[in-house]
Amino acid sequence: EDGYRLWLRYDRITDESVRSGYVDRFATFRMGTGVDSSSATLRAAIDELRTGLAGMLGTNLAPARGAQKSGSGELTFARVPADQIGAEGYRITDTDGGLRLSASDDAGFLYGVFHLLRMVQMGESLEGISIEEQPEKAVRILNHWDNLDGTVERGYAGFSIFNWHTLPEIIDQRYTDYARACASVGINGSVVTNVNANALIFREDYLDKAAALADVFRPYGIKLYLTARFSSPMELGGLDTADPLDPAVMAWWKEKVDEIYTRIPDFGGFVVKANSEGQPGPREYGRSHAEGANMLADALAPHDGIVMWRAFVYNSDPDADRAMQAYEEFVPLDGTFRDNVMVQVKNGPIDFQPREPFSPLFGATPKTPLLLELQITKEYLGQGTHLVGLAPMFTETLEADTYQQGKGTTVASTVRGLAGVANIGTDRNWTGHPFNQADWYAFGRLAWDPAMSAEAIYAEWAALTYDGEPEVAQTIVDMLIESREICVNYMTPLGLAHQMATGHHYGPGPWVSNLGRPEWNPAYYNRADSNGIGFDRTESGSNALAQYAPQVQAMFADPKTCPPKYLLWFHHLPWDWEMQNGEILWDELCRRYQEGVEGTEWLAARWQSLEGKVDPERHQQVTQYLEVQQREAKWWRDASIAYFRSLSGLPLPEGVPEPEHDLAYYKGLSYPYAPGIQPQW
Ligand code: BDP
Repeated sequence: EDGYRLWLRYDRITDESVRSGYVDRFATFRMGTGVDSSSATLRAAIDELRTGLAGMLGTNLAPARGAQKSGSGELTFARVPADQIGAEGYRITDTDGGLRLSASDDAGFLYGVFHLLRMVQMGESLEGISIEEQPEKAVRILNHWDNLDGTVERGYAGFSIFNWHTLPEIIDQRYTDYARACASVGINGSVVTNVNANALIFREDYLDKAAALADVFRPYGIKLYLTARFSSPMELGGLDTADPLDPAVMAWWKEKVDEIYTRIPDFGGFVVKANSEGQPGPREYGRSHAEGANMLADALAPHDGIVMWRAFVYNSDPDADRAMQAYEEFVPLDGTFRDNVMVQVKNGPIDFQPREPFSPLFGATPKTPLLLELQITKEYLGQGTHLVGLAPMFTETLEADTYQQGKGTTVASTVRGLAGVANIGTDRNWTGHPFNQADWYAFGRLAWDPAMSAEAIYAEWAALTYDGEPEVAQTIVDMLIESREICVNYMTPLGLAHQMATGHHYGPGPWVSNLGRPEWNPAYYNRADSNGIGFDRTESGSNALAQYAPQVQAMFADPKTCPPKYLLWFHHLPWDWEMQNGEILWDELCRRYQEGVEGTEWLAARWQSLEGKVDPERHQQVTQYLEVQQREAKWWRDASIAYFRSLSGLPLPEGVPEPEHDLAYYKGLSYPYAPGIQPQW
């Protein structure tokens, strides 16, 4: 059991009575009128169904012959008008005449087939079912931070699955299996290149390679997108400017876009990171982000392509509160973007931290469609080695109430779609840590239906991915659900953020204060000194709080009532500040680190209880990872406490052990094995 099959394992059902029940339901399939069974998507759906049922039932689902229906063992595909079932949606019903899968387009049939297969995998009854599903969001897209040289920025599961060297001739089976996995959870777009973009992708030979990928994805309802480096007209086109208002620049992009569409007729569009972390952009020419985005949007509009313009930008004033910059830049631009531009906003105002409040941009640009960007790869949450389920973090953001259009204006309701930074690589099991598959799964399910609970999603994933008694799945669900808070506690409790060491963001570095821009430094975020700790974002500080709706401000403004999980995000407080539970801040902070460490021990014990109940290969793998996580949680606790104690001067509260080493030791660690940096002596 090497994990390659992800949640699409299709092993034979061992309970004979359950298996034979399904066998009776899936004897034949029939295409109703108007269903084009020769379409590539229909063929992919039928192939998947036959493969899945052959595996689970050991039978061969055959096409029906003749006009005579074969009764309850027949599955009928029925096309219905779009006013009955909308785009990509489907209905599954069970009547006397057997199961009926209805949709108004091919993608709907594909998603319906995956739904049926999931039900069989999970042993659910099909008797009398009546299910109707419609994706809640139109844009459900993975962002691969994959470079053309095969490396993956912030990737912890090997190299890029897209092999630009051997494309377009060599079509790896992985491309198809990737598309199958994405489609099975409703993902309908893939950005195959890094946001830190390379203009080379627009050269003819690379476009042929991209077109070959698009051909594999198309039957699975997945559109291909590319990242657009803003200076491409200079680097590739030989122009001396990339000014978005320059006619030669506009003409270059228009021609390039037309050329892309001759190769990829259903090309999705561009993602752009501009004027951020060294990436070129319109600001270099005194133009706004809207002027930059609109120029690309005009080139794409005749082909129905879209621009996803990222809000992760930097302000020219290095002293500005980092948490305020995206809002300050984009709110004034509301109403000036073309219709086919969406602004892509990270879940929190800073950068994919273990916990951040939601970005104040959500709901604040009523005339500009937004996308929610989530990071599935765990850059700041233990990277490749820690078991941390992200669904509770994703749902925390989706459910957060912005109050922008009154009570109930959840973040989910303010966005047109979800973009997830992928955690996929060439590792045999795709994601490195076996449990990281669950985050890919959860992202897709939430993009389809943001109202799903983290528990329900993980219950599906666990049941599909591991065999065994219900107790196995329940234990896995519990571990995934609890793990996020455990990680928050050992890394950045009580609203702290960005305490990771320089560059690679692996391991603790709360003392770091020597980096080029103030807002790259952990010390900038914790603001700890002998008086206290935390970032004052209230009126007496940066007043970032004022970017939120008044009701949200009221929740966070007073440190006495601010939820502890956001306390130090919004407030700078003395070490002996009395918390809502009566503890002083220092004691509570230390206890949280300790709880995080104890949480990793709990995770290991839960997993240990499954020995012999899950397959030995993955059991052993996860056990090894959990050992690393336990060790590194202690490192986080000890390094953080050693540093903060050097400022607070207070004794450790009862139950919190003395750090294993002194502060100098933790400061001196050179991270020889941190991903993304060259080992050095
Ligand atoms: C940061 C990453 C960096 C990305 C950047 C982004 O450290 O590698 O390029 O986000 O989102 O979190 O553009």
